[in-house]
Amino acid sequence: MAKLEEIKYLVEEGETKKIATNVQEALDEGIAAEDILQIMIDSMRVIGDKFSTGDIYIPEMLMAAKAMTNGLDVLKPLLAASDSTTSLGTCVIGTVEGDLHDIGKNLVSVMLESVGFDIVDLGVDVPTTRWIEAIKEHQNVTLVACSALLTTTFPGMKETVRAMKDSGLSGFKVIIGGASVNQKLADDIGADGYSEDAGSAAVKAVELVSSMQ
Ligand code: B1M
Repeated sequence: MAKLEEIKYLVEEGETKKIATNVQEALDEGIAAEDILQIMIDSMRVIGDKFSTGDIYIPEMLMAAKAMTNGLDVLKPLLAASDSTTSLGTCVIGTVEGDLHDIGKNLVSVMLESVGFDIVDLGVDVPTTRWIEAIKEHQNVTLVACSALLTTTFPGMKETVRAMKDSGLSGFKVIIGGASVNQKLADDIGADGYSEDAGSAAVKAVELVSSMQ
């Protein structure tokens, strides 16, 4: 598994140029896309820990994020390969206001697409009003997926979920997730579901949306 170690090293070193080639070489060697993804996620954990201990700073964190994004671009078509022929409606997804982290959100988006959702991605730092507008603008919104990585964005997440529930709009479920989010927060703020990672978000989304039909 020397290639996986190399990929881990490249992400941690923020090697944005070499990563795509190495990910492709790993796939060509027969390494599963899921294993490559996992090693990149592990690398980002290492980066987070190094940031916490003051061993690296924002620029290094940014370069690692860019390297992971470039690697993910190679994996996306494989991860998104649809195993569903049934449309589950439209999913509006984004990262809540005040939060600029988008790698996890992008992964969740890929997995939701793979199970049959049409994705409307609002990007990062999405204010409450924009979520509501998007639900009104798009046809057949059955799912709203809110991501957050910062504990400081809890109030924004709460306000967003409450605004959706109070809007009088219906026909959709709300799921939340992200490193700093948990089931308790979901219960406290009235979200319909919480998921720990991208794979389980897709499973939970199918379960929630199917229960409405
Ligand atoms: Co920031 N950052 N960051 N950061 N960053 C964290 C989150 C942190 C834990 C690092 C640390 O201190 N150890 C910490 C948060 C602490 C906290 O709030 N408790 C932190 C901080 C403090 C900050 C800044 C405040 C730093 C500063 O400026 N002083 C700043 C905030 C900027 C802002 O958002 N306003 C900041 C900035 C950045 C960068 C811009 C440099 C960069 C992000 C670039 C980008 O996203 N394009 C960055 C990065 C890269 C990280 C870490 C290192 C990695 C995040 C990541 O991409 N992981 C992160 C450390 C860590 O997470 N351990 C850290 C890989 C990704 C696949 O995992 O996003 O967790 P993740 O997604 C997972 C699950 O969480 C889940 O599924 C995904 C995969 O299975 N998931 C969902 C995510 N969304 C979901 C939604 C769902 C369901 C599941 O349903 C809807």
